[in-house]
Amino acid sequence: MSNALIVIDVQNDFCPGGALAVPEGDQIVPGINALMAEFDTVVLTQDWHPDGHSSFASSHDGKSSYELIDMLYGPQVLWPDHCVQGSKGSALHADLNVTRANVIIRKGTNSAIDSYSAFFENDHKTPTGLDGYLKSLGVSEITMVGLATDFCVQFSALDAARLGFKVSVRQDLCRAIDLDGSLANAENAMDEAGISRI
Ligand code: VGL
Ligand code: ZN
Repeated sequence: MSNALIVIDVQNDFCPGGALAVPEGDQIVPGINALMAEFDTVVLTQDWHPDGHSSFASSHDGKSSYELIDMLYGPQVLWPDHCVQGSKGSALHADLNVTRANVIIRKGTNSAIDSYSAFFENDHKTPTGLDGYLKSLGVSEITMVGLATDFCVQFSALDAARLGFKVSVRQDLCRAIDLDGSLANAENAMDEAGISRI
């Protein structure tokens, strides 16, 4: 049995100056780099949207960023255009240590559906392949860090717990967007799922 560190979306667009900047998003990078040495497997994720992705407010006439709409798979927050495949904003933060990464999972590549979680798209059904990858390596314990606590980190942590992994979230190495109480809601949901918040 082994452990894995999952580093969620530490990309330029989620850092100060980016299109969907998370306050202090860049401050977690040195701590994440230092933590990598404690893990058998390091996974990085990258939000990786095609131009005109359906999670972008600009793809919906008359809608503004941060409005909520109903999609076929459930409610969806509309975001500013961000992490467009190959753009500077989609690149991993320049100081993130990528040499220790065993694999980089790209998500949100299907135009019709958003994908917050590293494991499933937002329909909670379409897999990214990460579950099989980790289980085939004998990984049983996962630690999550990255951006943003209340969206991609939360969704990834909840899916990991549901898939049977023992999950911890290092909150000091995460930062939140915090829209309308989303951080408090995420913390409650993670507590209910038996995830340790450290
Ligand atoms: C994220 C909103 C949209 C995240 C990604 O990484 O938390 N949030 N796309
Ligand atoms: Zn996104």
